[in-house]
Parts: sequence; structure tokens; C-alpha cells
Amino acid sequence: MSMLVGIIGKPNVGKSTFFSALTENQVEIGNYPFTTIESNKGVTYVRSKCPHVEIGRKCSPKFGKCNEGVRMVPVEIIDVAGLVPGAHEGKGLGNKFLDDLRRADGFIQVIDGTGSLDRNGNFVGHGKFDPLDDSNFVHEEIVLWLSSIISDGLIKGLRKIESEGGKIETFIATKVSGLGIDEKTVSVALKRAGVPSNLREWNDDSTKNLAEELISLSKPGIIVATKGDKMTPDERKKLTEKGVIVVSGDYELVLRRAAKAGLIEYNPGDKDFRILKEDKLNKEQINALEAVRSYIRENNGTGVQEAIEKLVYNVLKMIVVYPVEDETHWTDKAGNVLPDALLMRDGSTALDLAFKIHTDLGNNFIRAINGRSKRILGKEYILKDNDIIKIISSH
Ligand SMILES: Nc1nc2c(ncn2[C@@H]2O[C@H](COP(=O)(O)OP(=O)(O)O)[C@@H](O)[C@H]2O)c(=O)[nH]1
Ligand SMILES: [Mg+2]
Repeated sequence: MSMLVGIIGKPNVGKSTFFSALTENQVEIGNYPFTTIESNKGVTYVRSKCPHVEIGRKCSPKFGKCNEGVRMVPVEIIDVAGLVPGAHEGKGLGNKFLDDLRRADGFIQVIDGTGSLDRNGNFVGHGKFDPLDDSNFVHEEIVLWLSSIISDGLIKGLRKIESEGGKIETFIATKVSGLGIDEKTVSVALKRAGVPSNLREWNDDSTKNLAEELISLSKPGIIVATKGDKMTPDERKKLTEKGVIVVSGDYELVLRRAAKAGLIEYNPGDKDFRILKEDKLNKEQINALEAVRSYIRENNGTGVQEAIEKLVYNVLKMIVVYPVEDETHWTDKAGNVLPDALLMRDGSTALDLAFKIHTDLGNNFIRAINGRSKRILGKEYILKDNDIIKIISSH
């Protein structure tokens, strides 16, 4: 079970192209709203330095791959379609798509950097629309959606707590547990939202403030402006200065497909590429590739790989941990070296890792062993990035 990232945004901004570039999967790419009727799920990778170089033996990843010491750690992503103003009330494709966000650990909001689309995703002409306008309504839709989940049966629940006792955080946590939000997070959100201690004073604003805090605590995200290849340097600069990551999904897709076909040498995140089979390319294709080359040289890559890594490492603060069965050789039972690379939240413990691998391993946890120092670690040991860990259980 890896982590999940949701890609959201209004129609036509370039979500499916961006998703496709990240996953190298074929999905329908179209120029009219609601092309993507079914949510698309796929797997992408974030880079991490692989410890196999330390013992001089090649690793055998069960998922993902390793290119010359750069381990590609899998991340599940989902292309969530049809988010328009009013989606939480069922407009566009409505709630079904917001529901896709339930399981997501975080999200990437894609906006159209060229400012060519109105709020509903209709083409209105380059620069006719403020690209950043979307970020407000998308955030608002998510908050309203969560508010409606919290509101459902809220008054009755609050009255019951008043008359019979009980904890408000427990009550709210049961409502939002399907979204992967636990009671501890609800507790923090309630404090931050400043909801009234007298439950009779609870109103719609209290609910909305709570939803805002829950989103920022449990579903953090980044904004990515795509179609960078169609933007002027000035348009790109303006967005970058606002903390938006400018990318070209289109160019990344071209590069990954050409690399997959063996025509060029290119790895995600590279700032340049090498043509391997010039004889297999016609003049038009070479010109197209050279246009991509001048863009990525000027802009330090297409930005696609940076975007996913910024979300995973900097915003969600994930670390990579390698569970093994044999702490001496760093293998599983079958002798595969470093078979699994798991993303875990910074601050996770050895016990969290055990539970992530298997509930039984968590329940029967005895101790863990650090694969490098061979030291014994207790339940509470805080995992470090790149740790190699063996878990010992009573089974
Ligand atoms: N030039 C350029 N066009 C893009 C890029 N990404 C998407 N597009 C185009 O924008 C349109 C909508 O793209 P799509 O990925 O289907 O958007 P979605 O509705 O958000 O999934 C299509 O015509 C794409 O070819 C990009 O990075 N550069
Ligand atoms: Mg789409």
C-alpha cells in the first residue's frame, strides 16, 4: 500500500496530460469538458538515493526500479475529473469526484498557466483569465464538501453530547474517519478553528472553519501551472514568484514516450537528453525534440518530476524506509536485496512501519533492528530517511 496523490482542477487545464506524463499511461486527452469520465489511477515515482550502493550489491525492487543508484519509489496518483464551481452541490460531475479525494494523502491542483479558460473550463483566449483565480474556487469546493460531511447529523450529535456527555473530537472523528483523518488531527483542528466551547453556539462558520483546518492538516497540496511551453517567460516568472510550479506536461510526455521507445536517453527530472537513434527520426520529429530541448535548458527541465517530489518530500514530508528480513544482507527471505522502499510520514515510528507492512506484524511487534548499526530499536524509535529496518515479531 503506497501513498496516494490526487490531481484536481477545472476541465481542460491539462490534468490528464500531466497525469499521463507522470505515469506514461495512455489516457484520453481532449479539448472539451468531462473527457475523463472514469477516474484514472496510475503509478508514478519519486527519486531517492538507493542504499544498495553502500553494500555494493544490486537491489531488486518489487515495485519501481533503480537507475544507477537512483531508486524510483512508487506513488499512486489519481486523475480526478470534473471539478467546477458548485461541484459540492452536484454540478459538473459533482460529488463522485470529490469522493475520489477521500483516500488521497495530498493533492496537486493543476491550473492553466496560459489563462485561456474561464471558470468552467471553456476556452476564452490566451491571457483573458487570471490563472490563479481557480485556486480559490477549488479550495472553496473542497472545504464546502467537507463541511457538508461534517454537517450531516451534526446538530443531533452535538445535543446528544450535551445531554449524555462524550467527546466532540470523537464524534467528529467518526464522521471524517473515511477520509483518513484521525481523532488527534480533529483535536488540533478544533483548537485552531476556535470553535465555541459552548456547543449551542456552534454555527455554520464553526463548521466551515473546522473544515478549513482539517483540509490544511490532512490534505495538503501544491499548485502546478501547466502548458508552460505556451507561456511567455514573463507569465512563467509571475506564477513562479507566487510559489506556483510551472511545468509542461506536454513536453514531459514527449520525452518519456521517446525514452520509452529507445529513441532518446532521458530520465525524469533531467535537464537535457541525448538522441540515441537519429536515423529513426524524421526531420519534423527532430525539430519537435529540439524545441523541447531549448525549453528544458532554459527552464531547468519540464518541472513535472520536481512537482511531484516537492509535494511528497517538502509538503507531505515523506521519508523513504527499507524494510528487510535479513538485516545483515538487507534482503527478504528469497534473497532479494532491498525489495521494498516505503514512503512514510516524517516522525513515524518503528511500530508504524510494522503496521504499514502488516497488521499482524504491528500487533505482535517485539523489537526492530537497524540494518546499518545492527542496534536494537524499540516501538517508539523515530524512523530516519533511508533507514533499513528489520522488524521482529512474536509470530
Ligand atoms: N501546449 C500544451 N498543451 C497542453 C499541455 N497540457 C495539456 N495541454 C492541452 O490542453 C488540452 C486539455 O488537456 P487535458 O490534459 O485533456 O486537460 P484536463 O481536462 O484537465 O484533463 C488538450 O488539448 C491538451 O493537449 C501542455 O503542457 N502544453
Ligand atoms: Mg482529463
